[in-house]
Amino acid sequence: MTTPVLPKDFLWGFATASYQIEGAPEEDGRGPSIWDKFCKIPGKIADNSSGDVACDSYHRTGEDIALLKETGAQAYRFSISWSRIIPLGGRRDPINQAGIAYYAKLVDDLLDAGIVPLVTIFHWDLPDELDKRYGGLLNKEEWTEDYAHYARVLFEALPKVKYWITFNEPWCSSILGHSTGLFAPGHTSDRSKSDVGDSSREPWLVGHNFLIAHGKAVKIYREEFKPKNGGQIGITLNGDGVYPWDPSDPLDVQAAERKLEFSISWFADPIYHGHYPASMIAQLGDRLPSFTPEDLALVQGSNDFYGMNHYTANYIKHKTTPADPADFLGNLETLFSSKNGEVIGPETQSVWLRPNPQGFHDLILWISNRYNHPPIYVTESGTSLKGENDLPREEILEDDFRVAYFDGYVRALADAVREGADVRGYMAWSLMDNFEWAEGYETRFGVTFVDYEGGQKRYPKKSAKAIGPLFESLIKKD
Ligand code: GCO
Repeated sequence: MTTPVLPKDFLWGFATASYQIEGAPEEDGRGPSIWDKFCKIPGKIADNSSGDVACDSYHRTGEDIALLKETGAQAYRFSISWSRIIPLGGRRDPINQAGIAYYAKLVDDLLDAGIVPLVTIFHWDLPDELDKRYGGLLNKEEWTEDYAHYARVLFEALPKVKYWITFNEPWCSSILGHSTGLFAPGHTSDRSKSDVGDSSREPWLVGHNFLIAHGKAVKIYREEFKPKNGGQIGITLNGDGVYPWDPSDPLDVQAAERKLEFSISWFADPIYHGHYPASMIAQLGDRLPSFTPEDLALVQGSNDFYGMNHYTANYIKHKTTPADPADFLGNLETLFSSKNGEVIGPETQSVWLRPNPQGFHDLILWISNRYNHPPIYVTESGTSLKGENDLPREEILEDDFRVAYFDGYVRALADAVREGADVRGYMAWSLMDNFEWAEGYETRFGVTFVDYEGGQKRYPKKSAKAIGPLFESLIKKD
């Protein structure tokens, strides 16, 4: 028998992101984003696809809300397309009322359905004009001001939203967008493939700018909107669970800690402690920008809650060679197998993802301890399934592997709460199959099957029906 341990007002639901589901890139005045442009570069997306149609959610929000209702979800995390709100992106550019009306209706319809909206202000789809105009995320003065203006427009337009997420996974935009080139805008730290300045500095500049932009938006929210609307604001960070490859080797133990610092503490240490982690300063030296007193005043203390995206775990092995300037992991190797040949988790369709619920449990406690027990909302967690896309629809709908993933991860979360972590919500990724960035449509993460060839028709999988009862059994009744 499970003892209910999650607080009565625990929020559970599902997450999506604008570019991954909406489609309709040219409708009602939307401008192009860096992802629209990136998808057109041959070879960038596995199946040469794009988010041009995706799940067609721009025209099917009613269907999406019906899906949410069917699952019993209490919350829905979605992101707003900056290019629908301010098509050219900048603070002196025109605001698009049709874009605002679209999201205002979505918020109203969710609330009418009894579903709490959690809104991500930025999930990677920067208006392309800002990239062309001044180098996008690399331009501290211009971009952080434009972002702050865009955030203010949203706070003003959507007063009923009580949960705001400034950024989704700045690590991805910084590293995958400005070091490996896997994501838009596709800059790489390999100078032979990039002509953008000293590109081994780019990811750290971008990361720094994210922190400043986050701090600016939080200041605006706290000073101008929170007093009248209530509500909370935080940033969502991604990080994998870690296990030392050889637990008896102190260097592997330190490397595992360093991996967390290079992914999570890069952003969370400045926010909660007011400085970058010592391990990053030691490796990166002056590649890591320093905080001016004004920057720090914006950044330190700027989270009402910690948004946690989490999927997988790795074994971590230290390296003895000096770190390459372009190395972004902390001079270590990530592996799926341990010294004893133990595998961290079963294969999925995503090369980087091996389910390991214990890693989730341990990481929640690590975050809690390092950041003085902040309220945590898990803003994403989920899995793909090896070969799912090749199965007939009837078999896809019987996604027992995904059911087991959520069962393991949600129970691991409940254990962490039992041990003192203040976790207040869990958003499963994702409400439906969608455009999986560089992997296109070949990888499915949804609890709902989307028939891309059959007019984007939606079919709930077994996992869509399993999550509600699971939370029912774990949430306290009084
Ligand atoms: C993220 C990603 C999602 C992905 C998911 C699965 O925030 O990590 O934003 O958009 O689709 O993580 O890879």
